[in-house]
Amino acid sequence: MAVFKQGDHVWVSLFSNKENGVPIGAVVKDNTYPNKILIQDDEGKERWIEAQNFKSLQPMHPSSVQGVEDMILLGDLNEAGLVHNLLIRYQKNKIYTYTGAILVAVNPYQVLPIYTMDQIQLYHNQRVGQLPPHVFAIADSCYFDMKKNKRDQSCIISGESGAGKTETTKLILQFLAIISGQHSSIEQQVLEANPILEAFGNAKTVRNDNSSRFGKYIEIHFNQNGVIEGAQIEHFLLEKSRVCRQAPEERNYHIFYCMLLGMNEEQKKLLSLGTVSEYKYLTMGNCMSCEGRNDVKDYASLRSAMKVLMFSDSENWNISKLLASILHLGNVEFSAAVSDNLDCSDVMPTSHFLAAVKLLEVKNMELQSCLTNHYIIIRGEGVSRPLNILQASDRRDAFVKGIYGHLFLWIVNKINSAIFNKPSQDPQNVRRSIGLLDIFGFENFHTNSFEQLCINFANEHLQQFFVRHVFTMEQEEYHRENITWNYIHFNDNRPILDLLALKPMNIISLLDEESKFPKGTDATLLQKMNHLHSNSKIYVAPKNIHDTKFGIVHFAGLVHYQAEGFLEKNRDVLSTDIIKLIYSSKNNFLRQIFQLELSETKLGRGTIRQATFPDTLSKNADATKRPPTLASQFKQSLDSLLKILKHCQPYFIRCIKPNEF
Ligand code: AOV
Ligand code: MG
Repeated sequence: MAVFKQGDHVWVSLFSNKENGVPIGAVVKDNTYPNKILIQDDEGKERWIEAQNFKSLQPMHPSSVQGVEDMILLGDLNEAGLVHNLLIRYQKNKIYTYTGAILVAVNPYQVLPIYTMDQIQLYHNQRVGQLPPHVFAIADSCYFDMKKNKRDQSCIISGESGAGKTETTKLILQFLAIISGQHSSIEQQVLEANPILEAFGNAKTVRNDNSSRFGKYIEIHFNQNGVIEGAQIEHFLLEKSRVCRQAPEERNYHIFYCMLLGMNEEQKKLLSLGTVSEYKYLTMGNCMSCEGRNDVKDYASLRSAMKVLMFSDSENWNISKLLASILHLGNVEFSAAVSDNLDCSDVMPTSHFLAAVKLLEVKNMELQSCLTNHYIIIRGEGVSRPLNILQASDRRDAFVKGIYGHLFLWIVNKINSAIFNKPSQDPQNVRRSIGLLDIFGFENFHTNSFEQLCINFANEHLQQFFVRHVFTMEQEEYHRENITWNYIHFNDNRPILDLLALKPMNIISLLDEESKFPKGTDATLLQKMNHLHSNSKIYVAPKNIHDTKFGIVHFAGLVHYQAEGFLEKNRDVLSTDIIKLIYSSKNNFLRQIFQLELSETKLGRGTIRQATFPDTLSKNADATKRPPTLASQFKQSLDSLLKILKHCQPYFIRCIKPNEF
């Protein structure tokens, strides 16, 4: 006779997923037979358990039956208990749960009525735990601690792509703006920075319709009285390749679709613009609209946000001109030619090419020449080498990525110039800050490239920061204070970071070395990685000599990376020809966005490309002094971010993306 009664809650390990071996929760439905019982599991499935399998049933602790607001109170404190607790709360639309000081947020994928003004007032000035778990409780606690402890705070928001990091960041910002504001324009400006950044830096991917394709750290500055006095946004590594290429079912940056749908006909005519379907750069993923997004409305919001952030009409127009020139350049085609036995290419004289010439305000012949020729210096002499069709298209795409990348930088800078206020020199009025970190989440696509390696590398860093803080430092403290406890073993991802960036001969240093080496190719990089890391459990070598994919076993799973294109993306240099063209342009704004780098670099901000200036053009070609590669800059900006985070009191928010069912 089975020992369980009808209505009893149990754990069943019999059907647990083989991969993770986590038991599933269930309730007993029928115990009237001696040799079998009927259960209904958490997924709603009914199953008979035969007598020989009764041992796979374990009674569930009452805390798991009811669910708890803070998971440290669970009687069954194991993975099954945690997952089950999140599930039963999620079914009741309770998306927030604490695990001690950490907030877990499960993406509801629906608008819940829990972010109203009343809720904001409710959570303000309450201690964490007095009310049901909420992101507002964390935000309030952060604010309270900043004032009480006179210490800078940070919220580290992590989770895979689509888990809800960016939405969480916006909710915290809104909360802080309302509770601390004096209803001055600065809070409004800080909030309105988001629609601008998202228009230019977010796009639809297969994981998320509004995926951040850059990382950001927003630091909100408060005066002595806790009033917002400004903010500053640091950004990390925009995915530039998306401007020229999108995977199936994905889109380019929102701004292009918004502009084409939202702009009036007269303006479009001035920019020679048509409809979305006419542009190669917008149709590659075969996905032009995005369900649930309204590009027309978003364009209107963007325009009003830009006003709030002091973008002038002429600046707006200049931005539109560059965006339009990008779309026209994408439609520029090349025809093959042969000259002196060399494969050459010619620009086809289409209306798109002429529109690009007009908008970029460059000379027709000069644009043609720099797209189809490569100028190099051999033994002190400049020579021009023709490019074939493929090389010419690559050259065009590199130019476009350069424009978009610099435009994005300029926009972030423009926003910062509106929201940043210099700290006061008054020692009585020390500024405090709350930093919100919202980066791109862990990614594993069908094809993963250099960008995914950088993104996942950043996520490894955050995971390390998290485990160090939660497990290592905590236990070190117990040790120092002579508290007896059972050492908690945890999955430390430090060895993955070692392989990627910390130990000698790490993947990023190999990539950099190969990128600086003129003869280095993606294949030689792969050879070196195989040679040095084949024995590592974290590195998965390509299957055979024709395979160009290597794998990394990340904390969040194995990802295969396509090595092709790594070196070029990492080198990220614009050819001398293009730079000369830009400097010859009559379009002041185009010249301005490329020049901006100088002042940025002087500020010593990690994320910015070193400038290449006309006076260094001749030296540039022999490559004695190369600008830092993208990977090394990214690594450096992450390092400086971690330095900032280390001196803050951190709060952790883990966003979870529920599965499709
Ligand atoms: P992410 O920032 O973590 O992904 P988002 O914050 O963009 O993810 O969330 C993805 C989508 O989930 C949003 O567009 C919303 O539709 C929905 N969502 C998330 N949180 C909430 C919430 N609290 N309430 C309602 N809907 C929500 V990525 O940027 O891809 O890593 O690079
Ligand atoms: Mg995001």
